Amino acid sequence: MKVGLIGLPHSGKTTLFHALTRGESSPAGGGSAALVSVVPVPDPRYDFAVSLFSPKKRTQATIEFTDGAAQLSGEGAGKTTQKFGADFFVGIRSVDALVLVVRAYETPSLPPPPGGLNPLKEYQSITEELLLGDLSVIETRLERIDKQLKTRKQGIPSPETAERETLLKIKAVLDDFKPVSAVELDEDERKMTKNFDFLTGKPLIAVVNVGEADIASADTLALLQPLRDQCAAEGIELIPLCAAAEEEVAQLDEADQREFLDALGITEPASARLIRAAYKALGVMSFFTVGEDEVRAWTVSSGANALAAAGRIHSDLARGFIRAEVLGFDDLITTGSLEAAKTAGKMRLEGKEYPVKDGDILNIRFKV
Ligand SMILES: Nc1nc2c(ncn2[C@@H]2O[C@H](COP(=O)(O)OP(=O)(O)O)[C@@H](O)[C@H]2O)c(=O)[nH]1
Ligand SMILES: [Mg+2]
Repeated sequence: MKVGLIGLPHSGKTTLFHALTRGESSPAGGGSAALVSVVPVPDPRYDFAVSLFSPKKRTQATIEFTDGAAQLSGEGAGKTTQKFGADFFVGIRSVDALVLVVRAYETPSLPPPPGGLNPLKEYQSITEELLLGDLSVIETRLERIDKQLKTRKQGIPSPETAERETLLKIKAVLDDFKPVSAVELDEDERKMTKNFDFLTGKPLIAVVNVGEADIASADTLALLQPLRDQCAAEGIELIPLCAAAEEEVAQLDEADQREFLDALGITEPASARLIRAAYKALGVMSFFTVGEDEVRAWTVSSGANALAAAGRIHSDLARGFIRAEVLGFDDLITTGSLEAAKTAGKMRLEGKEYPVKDGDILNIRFKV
């Protein structure tokens, strides 16, 4: 599960990346200059379970962030991707979700962009670029299909005909300046187009990078309002933060961090909210296994059933699945221990088809 940071140069991607990853990263490899880092997903439920069980081993949910996978040049944004060729976005085709960073900070060391700070314009220039990237992929593929179909005998049905129709359906939506995610595709159409890795088909979160002193000022609110309206209209989550401040907080040890956040009157850094938003945007959730040996958060796709959850832990647990013992996380909090939860009748036995809920505590009974 990989999340890619994209945006114009100087929007603050690398600064934010360091904040998210606390400075730990490694090269993405494969000849790319990109950096990747595995980032724990902050979760108060996990913290609660760890404090309750004091386990020997603890394992948090994680996601991977990557910086520098897409090299967007300032002049390029807003023009067509043809200028850069079809491989322009190759690096971000393989990510599962995108975080689009736009600039709304001023600093003496860096001139404002031409025309002044304009978060909405910056956001639109990049989303447009993604859209044009998808359009050019479709057009290239359609040309090839049309060529192939011409060499075939008339009237003989071919798989390309169905693919062509699906691509035309997607193209019509893109031509209307709406993302691939807005296209309603059935199961077959989804399978048929999965390998295109459409950029506008990926979950997207917007981050607006605001100056240290300005995060709550009236000027900033006015500057951000048009982008807020746009994101609200598109159903895109927008997270305002100050990347430079986030990076500083990330470097503090836990006690200093607490003090810093308390002084600001906030419970957590904005990057924690961003990581959680990204986790959710990936369409996944966490269930827990708990005990004195290990407290662990497991990642499964939202909507996974008990059998899939068991298989996530170990294939033996899925193969020999008998029942899942399920405890809702809130019931652990209110009862205070597994024994008390059991006595209170909060522990349920569920079968393979049980739809696991985010935060469920599972104990799989199995026999192999
Ligand atoms: N004052 C201030 N400077 C920032 C902030 N975020 C980034 N910068 C500076 O802007 C420059 C470009 O940031 P960088 O993270 O490298 O942007 P990138 O090109 O998107 O990766 C660097 O010198 C950063 O220190 C911020 O929130 N406040
Ligand atoms: Mg950078």
